[in-house]
Amino acid sequence: AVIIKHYTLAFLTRDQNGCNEVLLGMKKRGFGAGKWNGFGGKVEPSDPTVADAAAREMTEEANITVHGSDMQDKGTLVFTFTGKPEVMHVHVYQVTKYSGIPTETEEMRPQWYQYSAIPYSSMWSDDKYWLPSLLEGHKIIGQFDFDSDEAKIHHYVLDTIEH
Ligand code: 6U4
Ligand code: NA
Ligand code: NA
Repeated sequence: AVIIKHYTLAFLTRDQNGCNEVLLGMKKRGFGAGKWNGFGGKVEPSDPTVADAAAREMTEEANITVHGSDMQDKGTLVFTFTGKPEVMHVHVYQVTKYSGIPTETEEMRPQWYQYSAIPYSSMWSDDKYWLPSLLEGHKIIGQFDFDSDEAKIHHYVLDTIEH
């Protein structure tokens, strides 16, 4: 049997003078340190909903205010690691409503990226498979099985979900 751990991963997007941009954060510590990613973390027992957990993490990590009720469900990603019983169930969101200005925190250094300039080579290696699809407006579902070193994908399945 496996142990499922629930996480959030949220992408803040904006239209900047007709150009689509997404806010990414350089993770400064912990799991995925050194990579650009969306904002998120573990769902805590104190979070009323998973969407609220996603909003809390983005607020904590980017120093902006976002609300769970504005989080758009963009699907599910499951990550496994060879030899580890823990499975990561990641709840993926997109959000466009926020207030404040993203600033660096102890966990993340935020930066806006044009969709055409997303730094896939400095992100988790699965992101290039599904993030373009999400940013085109699709909901996604996927499973990525990583080697134990958390670097190489040895198998994956991925699809979009009909609205
Ligand atoms: P603490 O204990 O507070 O440092 P917490 O912030 O709760 O941790 P964290 O940052 O370790 O949790 O959560 C991991 C984050 O990384 C979640 O947003 C999910 C995301 N993530 C994990 N594997 C990923 C992968 N393969 N591709 C991806 N995001 C991934 O794009
Ligand atoms: Na986090
Ligand atoms: Na957390």
